[in-house]
Amino acid sequence: MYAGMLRVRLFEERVRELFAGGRIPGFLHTSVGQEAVAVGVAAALRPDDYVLSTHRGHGHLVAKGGSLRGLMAELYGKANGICHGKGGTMHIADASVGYLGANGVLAAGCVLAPGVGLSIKHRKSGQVVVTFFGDGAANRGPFHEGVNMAALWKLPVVFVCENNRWASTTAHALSAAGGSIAARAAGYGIPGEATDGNDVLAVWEAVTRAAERARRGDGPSLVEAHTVRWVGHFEGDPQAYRPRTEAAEGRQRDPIARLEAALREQHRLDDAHAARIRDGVIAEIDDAVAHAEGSPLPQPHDALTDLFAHYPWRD
Ligand SMILES: Cc1ncc(C[n+]2csc(CCOP(=O)(O)OP(=O)(O)O)c2C)c(N)n1
Repeated sequence: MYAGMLRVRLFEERVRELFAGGRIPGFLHTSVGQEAVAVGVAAALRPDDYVLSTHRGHGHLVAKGGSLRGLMAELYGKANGICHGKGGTMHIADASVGYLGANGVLAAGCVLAPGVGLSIKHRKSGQVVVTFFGDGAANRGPFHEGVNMAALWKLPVVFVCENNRWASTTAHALSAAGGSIAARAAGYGIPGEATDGNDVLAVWEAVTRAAERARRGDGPSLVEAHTVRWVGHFEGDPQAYRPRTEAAEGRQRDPIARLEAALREQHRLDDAHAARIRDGVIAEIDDAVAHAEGSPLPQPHDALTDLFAHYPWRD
């Protein structure tokens, strides 16, 4: 989990630098500060479980085991990217690791998840699907539709709200009736649990409970992970809407430093071991950047491929 969070953090920080330097095109939302949610969730899942993500989804994919090379090349818009450079940051997908896609439409995953859950139920595969969404997304209709249907049909879905206190420039405190997202679960007769999203073990425990319940056939759960986004909503966000102290406060609750301190106290990590992990992660990221830089751009005719799914039964 320590190495996993470091991979997400250092990957995102590198992506921010590359974006600022003009190497990565487009528009970017990163998850710096929120690593414990992505990694705690992924640690509670089996490799064949599914994840549906958001506009802030790089960390979810890295934690689920996605290739850094494939992701970096995708962010560069290169032909070797996981979506051949056609998706980019908000439409990354990698079915080989169960990552069914980032999504630019808030709360869209909440209504896709019951569909995935229904497929799992029909196939009796014992898998689970997690859908991530933000506190802002929890105020949209699809959240309620999705939770309702998953609860009604006892589908193996875990709804994970990453509550980072802000929906873009809108404060959670000013936009969410009732305050608690976890408490909304009661309205649908399912368990709802609020957890410390800066504590990777707490997230892992909450999602493990929810995933076990889903695998038993008892239906969905809702986990609300309280976290802090250290960076702007998007890269370049002047953040005039929030006090500067908030990110500093988040840094004091740094999920990586917190786990590192616990591991050192238990004599499971020393300077040499920590340096080895960090150097390994940096080398992996350097390799991903070199791969992306050296990859070709898609060609004009590529615009006409991958438009339709391949249905074997139609051949
Ligand atoms: C349906 C829809 N409405 C509005 C937007 C514009 N938008 C993009 S991100 C965002 C805020 C999202 O906040 P939250 O769900 O809390 O996630 P966070 O950005 O904090 O991770 C908004 C309003 C959108 N992408 N989709």
